[in-house]
Amino acid sequence: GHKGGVIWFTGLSGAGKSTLANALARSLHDRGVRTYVLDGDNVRLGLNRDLGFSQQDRTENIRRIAEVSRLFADAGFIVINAFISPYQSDRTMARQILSEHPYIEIYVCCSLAECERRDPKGLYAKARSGQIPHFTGISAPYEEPQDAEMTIMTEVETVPEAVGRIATELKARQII
Ligand code: GGZ
Repeated sequence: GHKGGVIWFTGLSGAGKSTLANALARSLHDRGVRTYVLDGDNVRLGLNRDLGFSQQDRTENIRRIAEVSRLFADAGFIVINAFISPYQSDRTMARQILSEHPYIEIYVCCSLAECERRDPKGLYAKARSGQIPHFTGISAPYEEPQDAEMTIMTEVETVPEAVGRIATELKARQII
């Protein structure tokens, strides 16, 4: 059996956060672990639809996500979050809000050049041409994590390798 906990992926748009979050959820599900994935696709369209991408709005986005994660973790879920979460102070806030639960921050590291090359939604092209203001990496900052428990270099490591390494870490910490 396992108690609740939180895995928090941070990194640039296109770095691979959602891909890793969903692959990890599938792998944990196969081991009988109850997981819940939160990402921009399910949170920014509902709970946080009033929020944009100013620094203030991103902070409130992360705060609400951390509070919702706390409720899920209280209920015994392993919450897997995939948000850019570009500000160190916001990541520290999330960690504090979740201080009663096991918590692992994972830096999904990928060069800006590679994220722009992938550009799965065409957002970098739009940001470069000025159609999207305050775009992370282009016209808004990404503060590299200083205290992440793990780093995954998605230009080097495959998804199955990364998921295996995370699962090993979760076991070592007795989270699963
Ligand atoms: C960054 C933006 C922006 C701006 C829209 N800057 O790759 P995506 O599309 O699917 O994921 C990105 C998502 C980022 O939302 P988060 O809630 O993760 O951001 S934060 O943690 O900073 O609050 C991207 C899309 O929203 N997107 N405009 N200006 N990403």
